[in-house]
Amino acid sequence: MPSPVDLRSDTVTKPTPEMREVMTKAPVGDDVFGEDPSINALQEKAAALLGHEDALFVPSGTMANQLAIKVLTRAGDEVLLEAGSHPYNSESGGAAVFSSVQLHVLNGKRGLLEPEQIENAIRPDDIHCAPTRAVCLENTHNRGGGSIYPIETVAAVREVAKSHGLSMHLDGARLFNACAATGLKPSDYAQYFDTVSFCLSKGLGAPVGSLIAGSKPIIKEALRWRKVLGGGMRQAGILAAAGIYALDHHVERLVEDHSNAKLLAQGLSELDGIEIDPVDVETNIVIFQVTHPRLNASNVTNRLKAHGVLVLPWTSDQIRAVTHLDVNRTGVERALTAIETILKES
Ligand code: TLP
Repeated sequence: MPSPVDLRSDTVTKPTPEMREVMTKAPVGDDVFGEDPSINALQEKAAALLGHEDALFVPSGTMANQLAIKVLTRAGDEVLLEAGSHPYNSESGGAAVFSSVQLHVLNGKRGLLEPEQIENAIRPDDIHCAPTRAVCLENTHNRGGGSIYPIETVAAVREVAKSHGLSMHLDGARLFNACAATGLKPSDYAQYFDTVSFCLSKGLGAPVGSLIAGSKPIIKEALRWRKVLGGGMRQAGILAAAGIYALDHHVERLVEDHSNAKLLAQGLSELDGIEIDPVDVETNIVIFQVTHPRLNASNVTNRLKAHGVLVLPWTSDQIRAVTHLDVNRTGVERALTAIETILKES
């Protein structure tokens, strides 16, 4: 039996032999003393890529988002986000626990908010209301099916935020996917935000790590709160070296993941019992609907597993499949054949 085609997430990628080689040779030091040369190099590289003054290496995208919310708000503030956003759905209520803020969620189209929606949601200066303090956007948007924010929309949201004195955070867990698809630079997007995070451990293929970037005072504050969370990682230069390798070698290839996702979406759209519009698949995330009368997301997922294909049931009738470094075109074809077989057998 060949190894499974793992489409559950782009977080499942394993470091390549070349990446492991670089990791073994990485110069390291105690990062809590600021002395890890590999971490310092990664932070400088990330800040430069995003066009921000400084950046901080953190263990996860979740911690990056939570630090951003912490440094941009005070207890009792309100943060505007999209209803499918990661901090609202998948960070264990962290914003309430760690920052004591209220999340005000708005329904976007495929996860994307319009500037007018944001403007209309800003609370008036009234003692009954939690003051709106920050806006958080997600690009690409995971639950939106890897959708990309048009840069003009981001610029317009910034104008709204500026005129109301709001800060902005970008959850750019998959920012490099947005850039690979649009040809824009990370800094083109990042210029509109006070803080920007991105993940090394998703499509970029590093085993661990994310970065949060911002001004020097913001990152100094984030460093303090990372320590509060126990996120000082000592000789983690081994991990940072993997991150540097990922940024140097795994960015340009993201377009391959996007064309594999398109291939998957195209194939799925031709099957009776599945619904998806391939036009909606802009990057590496494919969310499709199971419309077959005798099947649902969980039994299709279980049956795919028996065929050596792993996906995630996303809702009761939706499945998510994500392409990445460890899945090639043949893997996508295997997944399509398996789904077709299951539909025919049902
Ligand atoms: N997303 C994971 C799951 O948590 C859903 C996945 O498999 O897609 N922002 C976005 C947009 C994300 O998709 C994720 C992870 C994170 C932040 C958090 O990153 P980690 O897992 O490193 O904490």
